[in-house]
Amino acid sequence: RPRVLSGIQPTSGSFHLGNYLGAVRQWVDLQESNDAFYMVVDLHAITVPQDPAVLRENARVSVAQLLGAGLDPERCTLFIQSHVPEHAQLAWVMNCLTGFGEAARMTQFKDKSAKQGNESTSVGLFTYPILQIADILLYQADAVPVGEDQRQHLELTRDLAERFNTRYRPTFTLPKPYILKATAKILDLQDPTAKMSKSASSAKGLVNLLDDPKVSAKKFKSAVTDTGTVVSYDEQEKPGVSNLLQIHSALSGQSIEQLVAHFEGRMYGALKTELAELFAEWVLPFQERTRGYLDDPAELDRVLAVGAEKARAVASETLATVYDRIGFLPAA
Ligand code: AQP
Repeated sequence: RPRVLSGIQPTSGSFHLGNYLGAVRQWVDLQESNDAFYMVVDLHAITVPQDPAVLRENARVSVAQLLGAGLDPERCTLFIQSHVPEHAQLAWVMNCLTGFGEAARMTQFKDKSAKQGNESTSVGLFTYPILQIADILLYQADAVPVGEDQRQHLELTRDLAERFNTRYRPTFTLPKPYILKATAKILDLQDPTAKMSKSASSAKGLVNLLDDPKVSAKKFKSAVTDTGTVVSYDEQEKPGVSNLLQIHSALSGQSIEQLVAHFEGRMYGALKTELAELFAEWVLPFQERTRGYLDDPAELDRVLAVGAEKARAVASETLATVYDRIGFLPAA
């Protein structure tokens, strides 16, 4: 069975709609016919300052949401990144294989560091993509289900895997991005030229999965559209309406063409109202399931212990091979 791997940061209490539609939903589908590894990437989270108690709580809430979204620990390996020390160990090796200029070209780093300023940007944020490379290569993943914002990091992953394979000997599988076009980039409801993002979106532009659906309904209803009146799909001219149509389509399973026909003769308000209802229908049971997992911390710990053990079995084997190929003396 092909191997898939992906991760999500525990940087806020709630995932947002972009995280779910762009990534987590695919994780759930892919666990059926793949050997799937999914993790909460807490090492990545500390590239920006975190309060320890909040970080710990957010890691639990993240795992509960993944289970609430439909990940099944019987079908996939679900774990916390810091429970598998090989991630940090392989990251060091990959750091030493990456050119400084190569890393400096990563647009996510450029955007985020420009916002934070030089003095408050950590070196960890700079090498974040290299840790991500280690995350993926440790598991010899064939495919990585992510949103569009991760494409550049995956290209670097392939480059580095090839470099290692050429410099030493074929060791790593070259992973392919698994990015579904329709949901690859869910846009900010208030600024439909930018992706919905935890750190960059305004509160009104960001739909949090754990918020009261009434709060989210208000956000859908006040989503920025355009001065036209016809519900139609045009990413350039009508990015706001097109984004709402994409979200509707993803949640309802109806095609964009069907939706355009469905809303013919009706205004944007009808689309927004229906979308708010559709979202509430999906999110309420999701929240209920998530709460169920949060109410059972012993079960959550059990799932994570099993996941860490399964993950370490694979990760330690890859790291041992890498250490050997590099020329490290084996420990006696
Ligand atoms: N707007 C989005 N549309 C589609 N996919 C998205 N992803 C994130 N935003 C969108 C995908 O979600 C997965 C987890 O990403 P992450 O761990 O980087 O999560 P995040 O920090 O919550 O993502 P943000 O909001 O984008 O964070 P910041 O604001 O820090 O940049 C990934 O597969 C990602 O592609």
